[in-house]
Amino acid sequence: MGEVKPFVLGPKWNKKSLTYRITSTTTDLSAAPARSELARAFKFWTDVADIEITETSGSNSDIVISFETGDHNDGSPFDGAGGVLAHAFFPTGGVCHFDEGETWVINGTGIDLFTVGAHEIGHLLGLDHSNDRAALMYPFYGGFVADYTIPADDRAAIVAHYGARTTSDGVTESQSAMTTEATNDMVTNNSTSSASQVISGHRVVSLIMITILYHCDVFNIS
Ligand SMILES: [Ca+2]
Ligand SMILES: [Zn+2]
Ligand SMILES: [Zn+2]
Repeated sequence: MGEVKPFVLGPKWNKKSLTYRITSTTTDLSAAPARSELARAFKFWTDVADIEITETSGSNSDIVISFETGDHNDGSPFDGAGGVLAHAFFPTGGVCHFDEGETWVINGTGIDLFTVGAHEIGHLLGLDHSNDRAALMYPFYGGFVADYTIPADDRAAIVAHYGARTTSDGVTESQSAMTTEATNDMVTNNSTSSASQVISGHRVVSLIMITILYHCDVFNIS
């Protein structure tokens, strides 16, 4: 019998070394810790996959990350608190936007930047949504989870795309603080979000992605 592969692969980068640039961070957090969370989100993937991602301040980076409000001229206007959390493009689009209308947090009550970032980066690296309920790429966002480690399905997906990492760290940290980015799209349902529905100890936010060409969006369906 064949191996079950809940993950779904999209397009991939045809090179093993990428650069990213963060052009703005959220006003909800100080810039340095926000950048650190995004760097950590990149590392989530580069720890296990054979791909290097380096932060740059140059204008020609492969990936560009920013926080945007409302209609930001890419045809996918953000909707304020709740609903869509972020969105990103599959390779080689390299663009990831976070909805500044959300309350972004680090390990707290609100929308966890690392978790959404790691999900979006998965899309940036070419992973589509998974059918595995335990996967980060499953279209249901579970909110902050302490000591989160990469689920088996996500690991299998990223390794299928880029091969397994055999050396230490794929994220090169430039400047003094940590860096990294996130990708893609996540959405919360207003009622779910505000009610902070608790399931298995953490808030559950449902997500659905609509893929248009290389554009990945996530919407809440509950
Ligand atoms: Ca939103
Ligand atoms: Zn956008
Ligand atoms: Zn998604």
